[in-house]
Amino acid sequence: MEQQTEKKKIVFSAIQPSGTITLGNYLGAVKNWVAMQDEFNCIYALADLHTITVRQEPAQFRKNIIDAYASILACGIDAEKSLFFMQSHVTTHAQLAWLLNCYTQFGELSRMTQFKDKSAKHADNVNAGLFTYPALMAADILLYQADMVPVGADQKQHLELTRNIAERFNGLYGNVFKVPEPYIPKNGARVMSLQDPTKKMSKSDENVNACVTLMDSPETIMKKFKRAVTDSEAKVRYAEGKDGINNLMTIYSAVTGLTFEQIEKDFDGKGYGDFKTAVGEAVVEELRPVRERYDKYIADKSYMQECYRKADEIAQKFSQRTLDKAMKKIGFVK
Ligand code: ATP
Ligand code: LTN
Repeated sequence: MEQQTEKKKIVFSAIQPSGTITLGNYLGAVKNWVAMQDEFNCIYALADLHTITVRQEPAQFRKNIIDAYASILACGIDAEKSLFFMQSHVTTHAQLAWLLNCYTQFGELSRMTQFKDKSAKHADNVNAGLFTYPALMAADILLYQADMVPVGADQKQHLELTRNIAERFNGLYGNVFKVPEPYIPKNGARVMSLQDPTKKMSKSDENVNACVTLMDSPETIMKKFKRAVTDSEAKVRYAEGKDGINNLMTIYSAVTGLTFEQIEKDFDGKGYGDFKTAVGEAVVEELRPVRERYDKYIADKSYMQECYRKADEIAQKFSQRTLDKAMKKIGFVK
């Protein structure tokens, strides 16, 4: 691990166990996590500390954590190649988050669109954690001296803030943190709701038809795509004002690797029915092995426990060095 760290660039990312993982999470983030494993030194976390910024029912939360861990392994994260740990098991995250809170401005946090969206959505629980969430996310990333952070487009603003915090801290104390670069896919960075394609596809959408999850059966996936909102032009082309078709083309392109021009050519003269079927089938095939592997992992909790225990321990050691350095620079006594 340490030797690899010297050679390969470090990749860090995380996902919240806040519900069933969606096609948006997969195409925007996790598919890239998988693709980056051979070339880079990859470190991934299940961001369970982040999840309690929205109230969780304990039994359901516990289940979601285990389900999400199994799902990410099922997507193709290989515990032999990458570190995949539980954020709450590694004590340095909450510790560095506290320090970084003191180097993050109220005004900066107030401008975060995720905070504005989530506080509108959960108006009865606008807690301090929801507000300071980006400082914890910055801690996650900066602890591992990450070079690159593969995320969907909605996280770009948090990444910018992370870079600002790192630069501010380094400006005061010298080079403590690596300033990370976002890694946002060209296609699939923002998968939209199938029912309202002006809104992002989200785990927590009340309309079940809006969102495809990794655990949906092939029949359910086909049904959701067939019901997807489109327009009345009946021509498969990428253009302004065609949000529904643009979204389906984005999904199809992210899954098959075809360009928009190729897709337009292939579906020239065909109706939306044919196109929706093709998109549905491509997604079914992409997710089929994921579901099969999920069944295997979820039935073997002791294997998963072995994976995260090993990863937790390595993450703790690795991140402790950065935390110690930051604390020493600030002036804490050892
Ligand atoms: P919630 O709905 O609970 O806010 P979420 O799905 O938006 O959750 P995370 O689970 O934390 O948020 O996201 C994990 C990763 O998936 C992040 O990198 C995020 O950018 C990406 N992501 C989330 N939604 C989409 C989407 N609709 N399209 C592309 N990427 C997405
Ligand atoms: N904030 C992210 C999840 C997340 C994350 C991270 C992503 C928590 N820590 C560190 C990248 C790097 C989200 O809500 N989508």
